[in-house]
Amino acid sequence: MNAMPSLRLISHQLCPYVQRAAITLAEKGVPHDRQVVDLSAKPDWFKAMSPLGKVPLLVVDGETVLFESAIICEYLDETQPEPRLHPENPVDRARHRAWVEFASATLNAIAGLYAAPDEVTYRAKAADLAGKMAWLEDALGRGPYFAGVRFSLVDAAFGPVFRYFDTFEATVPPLGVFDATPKVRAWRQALAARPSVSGAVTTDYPERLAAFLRGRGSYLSSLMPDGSAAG
Ligand SMILES: N[C@@H](CCC(=O)N[C@@H](CS)C(=O)NCC(=O)O)C(=O)O
Repeated sequence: MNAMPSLRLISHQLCPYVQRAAITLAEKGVPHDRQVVDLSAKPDWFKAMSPLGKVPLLVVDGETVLFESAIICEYLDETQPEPRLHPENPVDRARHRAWVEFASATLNAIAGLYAAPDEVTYRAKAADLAGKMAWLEDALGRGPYFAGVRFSLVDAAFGPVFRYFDTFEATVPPLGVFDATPKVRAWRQALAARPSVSGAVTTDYPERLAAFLRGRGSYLSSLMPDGSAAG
């Protein structure tokens, strides 16, 4: 029997892509170390290790560095014990990979929203996000998770997406992103209640995210209590 590899997750407190890996590790119950990197002042050891200068990285047995969250999650799914988080059937698995990619596109739209310099751009990004939720509404089944009762890597990718909206809803006027998508709303709730998802960030995450958003100097920042004016 092969010994279990030692695993070190190089991370950042706010990164939604790191959270995917943390959720996958938690679902599998895999022991690992975490090391946080200051992305605003990347240490040399990190720059020398990360081909794209990004987190997450997964260091396997102290020597092999894996990068890109989707690849890290798939590696963990293939090498770590049950439950399998990707479907066995190739067409289902391909479809799940595509929706994980869609989660990344949704994260890019969220970044566009919180970086928007003016109201017009901000509203356009909110509309883009509502459109993405409509696609998800069509893709969802009976729930509670993306593919039914079994939690999957698509769920691991969307837990961190929905987490942003907890802070948005607490700090800025309603965006209406989920108004027309009841199945997505129920899915969001199921993910928030999942211990692997809630435990993927530290308890100070909401304050950290709010401070990050306030510091953007964007239109959204100007809507936040104590926010600086946009522009
Ligand atoms: N496609 C990458 C995206 C990872 C990513 O964007 N990480 C951000 C933090 S959330 C990062 O490390 N940014 C640092 C930088 O770009 O300088 C993945 O899925 O792992």
